[in-house]
Amino acid sequence: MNNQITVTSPLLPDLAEFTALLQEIWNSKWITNNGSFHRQLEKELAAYLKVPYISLFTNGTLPLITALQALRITGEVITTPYSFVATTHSLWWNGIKPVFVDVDPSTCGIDPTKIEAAITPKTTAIMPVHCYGKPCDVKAIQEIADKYGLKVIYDAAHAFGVEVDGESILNAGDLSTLSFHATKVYNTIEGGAMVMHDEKTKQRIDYLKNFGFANEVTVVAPGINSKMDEMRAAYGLLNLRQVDAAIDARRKVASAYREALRGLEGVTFFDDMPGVRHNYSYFPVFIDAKRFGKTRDQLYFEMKAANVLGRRYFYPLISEFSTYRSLPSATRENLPNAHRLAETVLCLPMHHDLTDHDIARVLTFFKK
Ligand code: T4K
Repeated sequence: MNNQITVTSPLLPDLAEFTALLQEIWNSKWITNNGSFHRQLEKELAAYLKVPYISLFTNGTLPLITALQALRITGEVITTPYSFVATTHSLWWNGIKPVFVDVDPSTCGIDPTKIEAAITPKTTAIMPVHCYGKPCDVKAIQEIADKYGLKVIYDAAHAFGVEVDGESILNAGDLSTLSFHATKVYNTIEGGAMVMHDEKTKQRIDYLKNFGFANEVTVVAPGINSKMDEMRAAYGLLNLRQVDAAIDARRKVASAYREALRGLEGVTFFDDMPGVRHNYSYFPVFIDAKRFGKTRDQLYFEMKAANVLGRRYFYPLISEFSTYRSLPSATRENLPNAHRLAETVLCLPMHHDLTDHDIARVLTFFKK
């Protein structure tokens, strides 16, 4: 539909430039398995993201699953219910029991003050999420991990390019994973990556994403196939050149929303955090029905009827899905903040292509 405003829109490379790279791939006949575009994208992404090592994947779910395998995580893992289902599914696929801990409403990330109470002798790791690209309290989380000898794997699917005091948030913890899905700030259509601290781990991850092959005749582990192909790597190289401009355009949308919504009764939103380079991947607002005069769902459906498609990320909570709701940690009493956020959140349309007219259309639903 032409007049539809969607929650996001993919950053697309110039088609002629992409076609030229496709021609190169056609000429070379090397279309996957650590080809030259794959190697180049890893190099350029490591530099752009300010991380020492990165390994490309076919999506943002498989690096989560692989990270757990690589670190041999078992037993129980402490995680957040306020995320996309893939976070917890990655634990399930590894036969690990998720233990949900409530979130801090000021970041939507896991509340570090509630982690210790959830640790048992079976706990082996913490899997936090930099929700909406807002950095978790990585220092507090690391202190707990060090105290109890736990690994930390960050689901950084939303945190492309996010920095705190000039350092990439992706360097926190033992491993971090990214999603380059079409709906993300930076996309390779489908795609993802894992960030690690040292060359040995990078080597191991590269084996694991290629069935465990170390060479033609040696399989070092029961790996999986999650390699990014050459088409997507070439597409990713082109998108990397325009991602800063896209983030800048998003920043302007965020400013316009904030200016219009500030002081509006019953609507709260996040401001930039000091010292943080944000990527403006999402613009969540939280609706207090009594003060705003309508519920989040009334607003959501009203907008939808007018072709303005916000999304209720992340409602329902992961802990509410059938696979997880019988877990002892999945109760409402254990997760009051997460429930409140999930019931009041609406992510407004946020992408690089929104025009002033689009922004004004979104804001008509929030008249002061
Ligand atoms: N961890 C976290 C914290 C995540 O958020 C995600 C994924 C993952 C892990 C796993 O990463 P991946 O394995 O997916 O790489 C989307 C995405 O599919 C998913 O990647 C994302 N998180 C999640 C939060 O959102 P949907 O079901 O909301 O997408 P969909 O298809 O409804 O699209 C939303 C809007 O985007 C559409 O209304 C229009 C626009 N769009 C979408 C696509 C796919 C386009 O304009 N073009 C497109 O091609 O899940």
